[in-house]
Amino acid sequence: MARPWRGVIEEYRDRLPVGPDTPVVTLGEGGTPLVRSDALSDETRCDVWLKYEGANPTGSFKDRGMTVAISKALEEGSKAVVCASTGNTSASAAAYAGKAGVTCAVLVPKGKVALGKMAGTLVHGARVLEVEGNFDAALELAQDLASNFPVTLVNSVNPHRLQGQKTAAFEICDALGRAPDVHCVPVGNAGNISSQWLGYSEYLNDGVIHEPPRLFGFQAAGAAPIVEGAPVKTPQTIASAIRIGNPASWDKALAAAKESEGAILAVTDREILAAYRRIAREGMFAEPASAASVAGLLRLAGEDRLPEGSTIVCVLTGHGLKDPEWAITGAAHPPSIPADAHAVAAELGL
Ligand code: AN7
Repeated sequence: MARPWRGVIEEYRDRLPVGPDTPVVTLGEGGTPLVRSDALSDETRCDVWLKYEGANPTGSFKDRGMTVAISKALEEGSKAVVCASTGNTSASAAAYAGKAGVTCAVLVPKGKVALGKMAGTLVHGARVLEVEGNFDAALELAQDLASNFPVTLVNSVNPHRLQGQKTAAFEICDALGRAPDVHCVPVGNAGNISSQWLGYSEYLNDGVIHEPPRLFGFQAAGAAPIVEGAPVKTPQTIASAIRIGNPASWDKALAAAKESEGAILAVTDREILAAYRRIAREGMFAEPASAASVAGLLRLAGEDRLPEGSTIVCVLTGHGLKDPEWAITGAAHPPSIPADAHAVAAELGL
């Protein structure tokens, strides 16, 4: 019998911190495609899968955590939520708060949020405040606000966010019938890698999987505090989603890498853009930050760190339309032609 996907809370209710009285605020998030990349599989001599999180309702993995965070906020009687964001968290918070009917305030680094993310945040009715400073300053401000005023913080320091986001690991295991050998993910504020390790660990402890994956997290080289072992004051990268100099879940991310025998590594903007274009040619349009996972995979392959035949999942964390500038920059300007089939054929060389 046909059964529509019900969103991550209903699909994984017994593994999430919800009870019968929790009002479930869902937009049908999760259930995203896991697509095999033939080209990357051939090149790496592995079995490479891309988890396309851009297919979530607001175009990023943040929706998995936000459905739980907003549902719990509502259960606890909260009337307002706040987050700091490089753009995807704010678009997600705005949408779920809108659905729940609570006020949403977002603090974003002034002038640094990609077009599609700002559009989403605004259209869902959030109160947007541009902070004179970077993401790290905005997060500090949001934490300060939530400690002193009646407003719930929905950044990934809110434990409900990590609970929701762990469902990506469940879906990957459910789809493959096992855990992958290697799991690659971009790292910004480091919530996602932490939550995915939580998900794999839970499946491992419950005997759903028998071997955990090795987790590899990738920061952008100009914003790689975990790799460098010290906060970065002015993080810089074209991957604006992960332009973060002092990640909140730093310790959890390091623990995930260590316990899983993986690593946190850096990839350059050049590698990120090359990976971005590559996966786009295979039909997967992901924003530059997302491509850090594939850039990282190619780095590992280049260094011969992937046993032949490994099953690998790269998470594509956000939709390419969020940050369309990079798709257009450098692309050839489309030629203008008369509305005539012969002219079209001549132009196309048919
Ligand atoms: C597409 O939206 O931090 O390591 O404020 O949007 O869990 O932070 C976004 C992060 C990767 C990094 N890919 O995840 C925000 C924000 C995309 C992202 C990350 C983000 P975390």
